[in-house]
Amino acid sequence: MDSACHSKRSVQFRTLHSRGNRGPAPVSGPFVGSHFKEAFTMIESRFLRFPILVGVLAALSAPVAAETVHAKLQGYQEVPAVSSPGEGSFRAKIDKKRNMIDYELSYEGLQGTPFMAHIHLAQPGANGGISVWLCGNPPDASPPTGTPACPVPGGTVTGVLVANSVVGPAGQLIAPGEMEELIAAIRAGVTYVNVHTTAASGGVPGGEIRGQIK
Ligand SMILES: [Cu+2]
Repeated sequence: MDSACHSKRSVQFRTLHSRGNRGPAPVSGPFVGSHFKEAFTMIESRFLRFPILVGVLAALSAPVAAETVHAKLQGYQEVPAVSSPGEGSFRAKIDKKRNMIDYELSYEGLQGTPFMAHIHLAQPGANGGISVWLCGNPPDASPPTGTPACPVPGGTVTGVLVANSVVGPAGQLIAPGEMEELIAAIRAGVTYVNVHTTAASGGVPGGEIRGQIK
């Protein structure tokens, strides 16, 4: 047997053994019976309090670090309303600290062929300019580099939006790159997700289903 290994083990054993002897006070002396129980309960509750504190702190800090928003998409929310059999849902996690948005967009049952989807800036009942691309299919659309493809005829697309993803709308005072302003607009309820379908497929290029982000 390796001697170094052996000595290491015996040191470990001694350490454990001596610790056991020194142990917490309640084990020896006057701490017997109910005293021992009382001391043990005190130690136990002290250890239990710590995870509760950690949990409370985590709960308090969670809304600051990340926030989830969503939208239900349908033709009736378009301006003017569209009678589409399609429907969709959008979910996004806003990370204010990192200035990033993780999103997931799903849709199905559209009448036309989807070729692009965006987050636009406008209140319910109004149309506004494009702020970010969620998906796009060339050559019908000209999405910025790195934009994921729109699933055809339906499905789910996921992506990450960073400051560089923000393309505007400058005419509504969100300049390219102004992610903080887009996040503020999302929180204020003045953004919507719009899925566009091609005219060639019998869809609505201006948008077949839409959902205000809440
Ligand atoms: Cu759009």
